[in-house]
Amino acid sequence: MTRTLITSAIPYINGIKHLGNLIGSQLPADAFARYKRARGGEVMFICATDEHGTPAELAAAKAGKPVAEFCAEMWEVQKRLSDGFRLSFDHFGRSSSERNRALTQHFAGQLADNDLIAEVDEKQIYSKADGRFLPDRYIEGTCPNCGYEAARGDQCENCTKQLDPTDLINPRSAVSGSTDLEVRETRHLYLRQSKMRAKLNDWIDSKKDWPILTTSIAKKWLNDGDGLRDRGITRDLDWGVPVKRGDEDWPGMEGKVFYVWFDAPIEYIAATAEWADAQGLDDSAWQRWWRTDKGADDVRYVQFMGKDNVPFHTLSFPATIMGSNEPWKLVDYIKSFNYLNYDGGQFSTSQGRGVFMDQALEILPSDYWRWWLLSHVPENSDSEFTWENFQASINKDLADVLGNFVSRVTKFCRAKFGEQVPDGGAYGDAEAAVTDEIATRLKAFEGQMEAIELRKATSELRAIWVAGNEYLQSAEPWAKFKTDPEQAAATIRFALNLIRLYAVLSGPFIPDATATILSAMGDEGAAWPNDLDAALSALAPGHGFSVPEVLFAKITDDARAQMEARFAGA
Ligand code: B3M
Ligand code: ZN
Repeated sequence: MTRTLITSAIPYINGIKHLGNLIGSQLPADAFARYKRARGGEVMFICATDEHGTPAELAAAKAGKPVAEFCAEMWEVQKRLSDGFRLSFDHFGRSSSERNRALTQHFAGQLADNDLIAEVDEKQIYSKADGRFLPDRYIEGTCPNCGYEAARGDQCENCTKQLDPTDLINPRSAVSGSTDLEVRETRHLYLRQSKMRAKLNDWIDSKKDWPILTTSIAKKWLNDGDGLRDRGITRDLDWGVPVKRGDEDWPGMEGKVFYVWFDAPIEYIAATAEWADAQGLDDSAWQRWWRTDKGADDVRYVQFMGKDNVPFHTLSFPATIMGSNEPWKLVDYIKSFNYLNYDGGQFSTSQGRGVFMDQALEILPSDYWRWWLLSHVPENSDSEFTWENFQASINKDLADVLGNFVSRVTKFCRAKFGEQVPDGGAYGDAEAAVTDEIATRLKAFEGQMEAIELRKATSELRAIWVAGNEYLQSAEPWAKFKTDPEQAAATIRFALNLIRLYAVLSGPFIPDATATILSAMGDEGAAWPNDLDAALSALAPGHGFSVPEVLFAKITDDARAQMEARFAGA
């Protein structure tokens, strides 16, 4: 049995994520992790907050808090929300951890030893009033293109033109407003990833099974010449991992930190070490996931991320790993996603447009969101959230198809046979026919889950729910009860077993409903139906159950209209 290491791209610390962020990485990763666990596999599922860099500094400044304090608070917030969405991370780490600091410095040392680091002198803008170098987006001024007065050093928000800070007219510090700026020379470390072009190319070519979205982005960056040019991996900032060469000071690099994209992916490893620390385990516990010399040879490593993160995971992070010349585990499969749009436009954090994770949980339970998002995951193209579509999916799939099946069967049984599974004798042709159909669909579903084709998998699951409804519709136990109560009892026994089956299969998507149903069925530990016939007889005559509370309430037109208005944005 192979083990599965699963990482989700780690969300920036600077604010609460919207549903587009959630479905772009963490949520599909969770569905896959839950599936692999349900199949009995050993899983390590890792995520963390991405805490360094300019965005964190800027957000902390805006909140009027020291950056370390801001990050600690926002980690709590993000952790609470990921728990709210039932994201089943084995560990939710922090890229500002001691573990990540040490590992990042270690990798830099290895790269330097292997002649993959260059020291480059470059010119950057220094603010005397602030006593610091200013990164591009800390410099504001008038756009030379459109005259917008609050253009940033990297880009004009008004006309979208990409800028260099030196292009700005009347440049000033975004930190203090000071115009006392000058160009100073500063030394930085560059990762010589261009030296690894052939190796990276061969490695990507060997990944025949990767999604086209992943390989096409990787190849484009690899081949367009600019994509693999050597890149600066250090910054003149206070907040970040201090630049060191392993444990040693790095002459000339005093007061500098590593670039956020250098240390962020290393946090996947570091967070696994944080997990071991939190469990009171020693280093071998995390190394068996990450070091091929320490047992990680039987690990399959799968990464989840939005398409904008693909270049970093197919080129720069592998360059770091390969360049270390140490036996670290490389990713085996990269599942990447397109974007989810919001109601005719884009989700926008700055404009507050769309639904954010905290707001979503205030309105409706997480299963509702999980189901809609996972059944509309932007796998093959961008997809769009509309309130109408959300309402229709919830009402139809969850309330009418699944919820109604559970409620009808359990209530009917309680009324006619009491709260135990009735007998009624052997199953007949109708049960055999629907079992056949479900067997075929189950096989397809398992294949889609293994392949992480989540859209197909959710629609297959829905079809499995529908098959039960159709069976019940034609078996008509409520009518049969008057003429042939034995037959009605057998139908209900079969239907109660279908409910149990549905709960197990639905676990990766709607885990709360799964737990509620299995607890009502008196079978919390129900396992995956490796033997479908056995699974459909698991609840034997006489087994007690209870009628669960309403699983899914329908969304009314009024409620929909209210939510739509509330989230229209500024
Ligand atoms: N924080 C970008 C993002 O949240 C970045 C991902 C890092 S993955 C190592 O989309
Ligand atoms: Zn402009």
